[in-house]
Amino acid sequence: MINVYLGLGSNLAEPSVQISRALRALAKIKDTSVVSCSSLYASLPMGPKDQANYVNAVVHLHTNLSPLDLLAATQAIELEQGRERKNERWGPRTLDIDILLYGNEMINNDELVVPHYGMNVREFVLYPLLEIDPELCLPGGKMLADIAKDCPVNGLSILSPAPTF
Ligand code: A4P
Ligand code: MG
Repeated sequence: MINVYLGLGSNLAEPSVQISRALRALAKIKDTSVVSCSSLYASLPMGPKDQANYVNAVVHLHTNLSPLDLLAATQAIELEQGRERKNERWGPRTLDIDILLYGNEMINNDELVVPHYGMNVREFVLYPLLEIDPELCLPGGKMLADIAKDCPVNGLSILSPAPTF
């Protein structure tokens, strides 16, 4: 079983409900189980400012799926929840699921870059991850806690406890 961490984000159509629903869908992926989920966090939009605040969470999974099979499964959940891909970079979305970490692997191909390229500078990823795994060491050897220390909180706040799954 591989330890995987996913970043979930939503800022459309009842974001907290989107995240809770995504968590239940993740728990149904074959050869995969949900280990834990962070609290739900409210965050300021990264990118265009003329969009609603986001709800973000981080989920820890165990999986036997390959990285690309897992990506296919998470993209299917995004689509199921009404995700539309538009040209605007970092625009609003009902649900975004990013694969943050896949074990200790470093993956870099056309479909997948892991660790996720933005995770080390995003407060809405680092602090929820720190909540569920404070001792986590990232591929490359850096401690998550040390990376988080250098990342401003930027208005991030806990909105509600982890949903049930
Ligand atoms: N892809 C490559 N690596 C990965 C990975 N590690 N996980 C590829 C998931 N997908 C990965 O993704 C485009 C392609 O990236 C996929 O087809 C996959 O093959 P996408 O979800 O369609 O595009 P995107 O999410 O719009 O682009 P991007 O650059 O990934 O955006 P981000 O980085 O996800 O940022 N503000 C707050 N507060 N909270 C947020 O969660 N999210 C975004 C989106 C903007 N602002 C935000 C938040
Ligand atoms: Mg994405």
